[in-house]
Amino acid sequence: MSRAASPGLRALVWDVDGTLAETERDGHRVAFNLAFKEFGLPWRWDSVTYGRLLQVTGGRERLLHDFASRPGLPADAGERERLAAELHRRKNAIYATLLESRGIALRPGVRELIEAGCAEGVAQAIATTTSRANVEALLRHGLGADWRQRFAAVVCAEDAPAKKPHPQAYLLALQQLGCAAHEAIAIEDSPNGLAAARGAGIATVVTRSAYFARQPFDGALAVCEDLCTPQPVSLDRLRGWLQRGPAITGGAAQAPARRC
Ligand code: XBP
Ligand code: MG
Repeated sequence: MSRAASPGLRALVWDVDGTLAETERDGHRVAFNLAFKEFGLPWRWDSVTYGRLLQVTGGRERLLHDFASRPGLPADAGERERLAAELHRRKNAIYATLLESRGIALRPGVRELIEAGCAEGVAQAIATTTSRANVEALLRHGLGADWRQRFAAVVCAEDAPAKKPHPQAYLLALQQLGCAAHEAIAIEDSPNGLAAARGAGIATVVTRSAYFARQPFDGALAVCEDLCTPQPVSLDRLRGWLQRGPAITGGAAQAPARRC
């Protein structure tokens, strides 16, 4: 794919956890630990451990990965699967309660960029590895009861079982948007997310989240501390980056990231 034709920006595709809000730090990790406690399990995931475990996308998959190093768990794979599924279900219920009771704020500049996209007719989609109920709980709180109207497509774990870094969620989002990869920009916070978006051929702006504050993010269109710092990431800036950005050829090209 070449960018020589100077594409316009037709769509923004948003990741959820870490990108829209610090949900990994303030929501999922907290909820996992409360679920462990309720189940009478003596484990707790501290920040360093959780940061490491984020290499595994998907909460259920993360649990199963962690089980491998826990002594005393059933050897039977089916039993482990059942325990992971029950813990994950309970974690998500606790996560929803946390969002209802105290909410998790959208990160700086997120609401503004979403509203600008709506005002200027840039289509928007969600492409996430998390479960649909978690997205609904976050955005109902962050954007209001009519949050869904802002998005032409909402692709979650239930739609895309091949989790990031697999590009499936992004490919489905493009399909539902009716948009070519070179007409879109993805907004991500993690190395797995960047790989997934690039794997779908989408130029990607990284907004660093708490757990990925120091990663290099080679191949990103730009890397920002957040969507406001040091200056707001506007649609015009995104259009400029997309026009001048590195050609992404099937996800193979590596280019040094532009700093915001
Ligand atoms: C991040 C993930 C998710 C969350 C937890 O998703 O990998 O697994 O950590 O959510 P993204 P679930 O950055 O793509 O939004 O427990 O529902 O998997
Ligand atoms: Mg993320």
